[in-house]
Amino acid sequence: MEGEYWNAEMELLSREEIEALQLRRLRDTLERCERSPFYREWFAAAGFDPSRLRSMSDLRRLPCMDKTTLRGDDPRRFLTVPLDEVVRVHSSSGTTGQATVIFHTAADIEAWAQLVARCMYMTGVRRRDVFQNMMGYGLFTGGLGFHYAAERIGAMVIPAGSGNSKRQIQLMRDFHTTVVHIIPSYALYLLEVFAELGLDPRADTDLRIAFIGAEPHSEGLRKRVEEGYGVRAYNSYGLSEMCGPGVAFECPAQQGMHVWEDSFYLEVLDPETLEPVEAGEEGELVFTSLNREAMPLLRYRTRDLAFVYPGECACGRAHRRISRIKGRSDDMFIVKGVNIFPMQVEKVLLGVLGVGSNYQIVLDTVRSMDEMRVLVEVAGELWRGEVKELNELKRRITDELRQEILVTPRVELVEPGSLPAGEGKAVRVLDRREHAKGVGDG
Ligand code: DLL
Repeated sequence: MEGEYWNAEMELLSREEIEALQLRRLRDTLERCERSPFYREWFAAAGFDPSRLRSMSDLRRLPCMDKTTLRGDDPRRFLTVPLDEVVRVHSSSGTTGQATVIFHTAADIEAWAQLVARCMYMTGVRRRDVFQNMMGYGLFTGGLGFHYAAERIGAMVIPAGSGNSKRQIQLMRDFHTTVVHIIPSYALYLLEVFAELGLDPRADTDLRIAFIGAEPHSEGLRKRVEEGYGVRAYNSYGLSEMCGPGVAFECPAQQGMHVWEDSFYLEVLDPETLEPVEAGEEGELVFTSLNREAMPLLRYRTRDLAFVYPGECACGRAHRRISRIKGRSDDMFIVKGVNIFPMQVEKVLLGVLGVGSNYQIVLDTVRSMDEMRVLVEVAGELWRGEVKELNELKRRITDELRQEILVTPRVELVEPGSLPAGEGKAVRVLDRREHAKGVGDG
């Protein structure tokens, strides 16, 4: 018989039980870390004695790690098992610089599959479902992470991979796909392809659930996906360094993403002072893995900014919930002295009727000054309509952006489908200024 929970034992732990389990698992993890040359040195340099750990907060005596810590050493030196126990390697989707390498044992892979299965099951995926996985298969964790989980549930998996939009639609129709896993920006783009083919996903497919994640996106984008496809769309968060997807996931209440605290210890820290912030206050997510074998990571700084929802979730699970990710601290850009996150721009754009499915922010230096342009694709009907209406749309977007970001960007309306739409994570900001930093490597 099908139950309501994939793993009731873990999903229904009380706060006290979660905290007791975390302490036990942290002790085991630290013990395991002492087998790794990297951690032995890391502990010695910090004067940290794992055997003296009394509470989770004692972990704060260790410094945080980040991508540079991983890049600064041979990845094999992090291993707590002999290399021949490693069965898989994944890496982060760095767009610049060196990718970070993450090793997994067979038990790591199984634990990960179980975690993602828990997420999918929680939102209602069952054996009878047909699951089309439209994420890249390979070193990126989005593809394989969901693939094995859906198989554990017993759903039928279509390992479609990313891209090839017309074929994706064909597969959905041929196999009566009910559940998709898709990059959010690509989900919007694909709606246009449906329209070009004269198809309406609500009427012409059997879709009922979409998992969207791997990149920041706004509530407005979720609504468009839900309305456009006629599905419930669930936000899914994760990072290769912790396993991949499956770190935090929305339940049917859709009020924040539950962090699976039996597997990850979450700290939310002020990114400047590295002091913990209160629930409800925004900070940087810092994770410690609690049951990873090959390559545990301690106090890993994600650069992702979010807050923890105070209070309990309607679903009854006590695992804390994080908000939608506002962005990465290294995604923020500064124009004329004002700090701006791409997500603020998206929030405005997707709330305006007549805005199409893609946008891009372009930053230039013009006569030694910052210039911010926002290129916005217009919805098809409007693009073919009257100039007066287009001017009105442009004025509205400019006004609303000015209120949100406090600078006035130059808004340029462009033809639907004219901005680059990749298959992978969207590149929202093109910073061509003279002193531009490189593209963030999420
Ligand atoms: O993107 C893992 C993943 C795959 C998550 C599929 C969800 C679905 P990385 O390539 O290592 O791993 O990138 C991790 O992507 O630190 C965030 O900056 C961003 N990110 C991931 N999920 C979300 C989300 C995968 N739901 C980095 N909202 C993270 C916002 C997200 N940003």
